[in-house]
Amino acid sequence: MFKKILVANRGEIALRVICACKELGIRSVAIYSEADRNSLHVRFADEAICIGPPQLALSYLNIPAVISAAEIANVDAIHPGYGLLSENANFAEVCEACHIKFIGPTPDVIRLMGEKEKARAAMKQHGVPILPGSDGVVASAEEGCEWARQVGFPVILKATAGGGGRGMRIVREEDELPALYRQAQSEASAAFGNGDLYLEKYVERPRHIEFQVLGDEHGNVVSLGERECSIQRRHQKLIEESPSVKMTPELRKEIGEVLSKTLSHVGYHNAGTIEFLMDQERRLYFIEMNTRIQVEHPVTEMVTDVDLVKSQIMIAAGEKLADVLQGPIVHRGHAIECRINAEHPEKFTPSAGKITTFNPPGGTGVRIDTAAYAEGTIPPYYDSLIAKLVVRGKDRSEALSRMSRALGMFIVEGIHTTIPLHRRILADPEFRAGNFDTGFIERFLAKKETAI
Ligand code: MV4
Repeated sequence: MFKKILVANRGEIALRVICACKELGIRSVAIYSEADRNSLHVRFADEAICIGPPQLALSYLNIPAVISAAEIANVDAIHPGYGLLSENANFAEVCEACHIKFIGPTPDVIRLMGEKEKARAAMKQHGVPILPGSDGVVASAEEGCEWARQVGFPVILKATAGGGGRGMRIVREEDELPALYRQAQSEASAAFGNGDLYLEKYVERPRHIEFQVLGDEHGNVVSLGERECSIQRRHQKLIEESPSVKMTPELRKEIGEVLSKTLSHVGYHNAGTIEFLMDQERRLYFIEMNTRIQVEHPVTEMVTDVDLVKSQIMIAAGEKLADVLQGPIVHRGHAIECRINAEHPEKFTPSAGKITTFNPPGGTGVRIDTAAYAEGTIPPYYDSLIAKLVVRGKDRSEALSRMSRALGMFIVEGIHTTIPLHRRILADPEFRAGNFDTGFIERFLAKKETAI
């Protein structure tokens, strides 16, 4: 097993990884920017190294600075958390070259899943359901028109290098395609340095459902079931839950089995998330794979009792999945997560500054992942996520009640947060009934405005 791990992240996820290290008896090393000197990840790690000024490019994204810290601290491995360098194949390669274990899949697999139309082809090859789409890059608007005419409108243009909605355009009629093709291409070039596009049949009002997997370095891959992530705004998730109200045991088993087989063929190891769209007939279609631990992983931990971060570390140390899991995956009860962001709850503008009061709720079935504390400061340079409030209950009804009471007891003063927004969503009859899709928040916010 590793003796020492460098945590190449900040905030709640850095703390989450440090917790896993402590429980495994592994020393942890925090890295921090000058803006994070007083952060809890610095306080709770066994060692901490300042790697630069506040700007991301000069600190947490600065590969030479991160590697230098790892060399100085003499660590065996680096855990990248989510975001930042977590899906950077070059970083994983540099770690390998420096004989530091990158806690994640191989650089080749990170690259494969990062090229969306290649990931699609790999999934299709092994029987994972995908949407009708162009096989590979669409070289011109004319080629796109020809393909779309055959499949039928609406279609969606997506950037090969994309993800998170950038470089995407919905095309409802043939006339619009040439202009939207050019827009998507220039947006993708500017954002990713790669303007390649592909096409898919567009799904109206889909749900976003993702599967959690774990793979070891011996060819074993297991599915830990799904998370329902449709409650999002501008591609930022707000609420996640497991199980999805639309999932059946049969569908979960079918998708889980085909994913295990496929990812075993691909040589996938580490935790991973496979994103699907679900249409109104409950059919699932693969859209993207994320090769990192995700923000919402606690939802799966709550219903399976598997510690995903400890599993990542044990797998990277070469352990077999059977020894990591010690038994079959069993799903029990229902879990819900609300992402608490330092943002104005209606305007969604960032709200940095000093937290004056911080009173997180506790009690039965409540878990909070956070690095925030009273008198602490939220710097303006980074992601606005400050806490994840996660609850479990014996069923969805109990989880909803528990979340409502916990949100009512969560007091944060000094900055704006999304807590009031979550209280309102939890009171919405459609949300409570499980009647929603990826358009829910937009309709919800419009509805409230007209009601005032
Ligand atoms: C789609 C789609 C409908 N049809 N693909 C948005 C982000 C990227 N990960 C994929 N996305 C979508 N792809 C087809 N063929 C609708 C979306 C989409 C969406 C997906 C998941 C969660 C929220 C979303 C919000 C708007 C659009």
